[in-house]
Amino acid sequence: MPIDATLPYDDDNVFARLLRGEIPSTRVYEDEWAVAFHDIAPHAPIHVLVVPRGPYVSWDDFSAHASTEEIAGFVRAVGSVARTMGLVEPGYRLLANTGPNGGQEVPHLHVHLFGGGPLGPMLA
Ligand code: DGP
Repeated sequence: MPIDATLPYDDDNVFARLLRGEIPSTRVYEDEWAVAFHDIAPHAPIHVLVVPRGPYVSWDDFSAHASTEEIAGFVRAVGSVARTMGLVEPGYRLLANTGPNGGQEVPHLHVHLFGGGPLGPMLA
C-alpha cells in the first residue's frame, strides 16, 4: 500500500528496523552514510536498495533537512554501490518512488538500483 510521504518519519518502518539489525537482509555495501541490500522481491537480475542511515522519508525531506555532508555521503554511496556491484558497464537504472502517486511503500528514503541485464524502456 503506497504511503503518505508527508507524514512524520516512522521509527518502526521496515527499513529503520533493517538498519538497526532487527530484520535480516543481504547487505552488499555499507559505510558511514548508507546501507545497500538486495530487494526482497527483485524486478531485475540485480535489484538493490540503497538507503541513507538518517531518518528521511523522501528526496524532498532529505534535500530539505539533511546536512550537506549526509547528502554528499549518500550520493557517493549510491555510486559506490554501482561500482561495487560491477554495474558501471554496461549500465544500470536508479529509481526513487515517492509518495502515493509514486507508489512508495516503505517510508524511509531509498533508491532502487537495477542492473545485471538489459532493462527495457521504463516509460512504456
Ligand atoms: P517502494 O517503497 O515501492 O519504492 O519499494 C519498497 C521495496 O522494498 C520493494 O521493492 C520491496 C522491498 N522490501 C520491502 N520489505 C523488505 C524487507 O523486509 N527486506 C528487503 N530486503 N526488501 C524489502
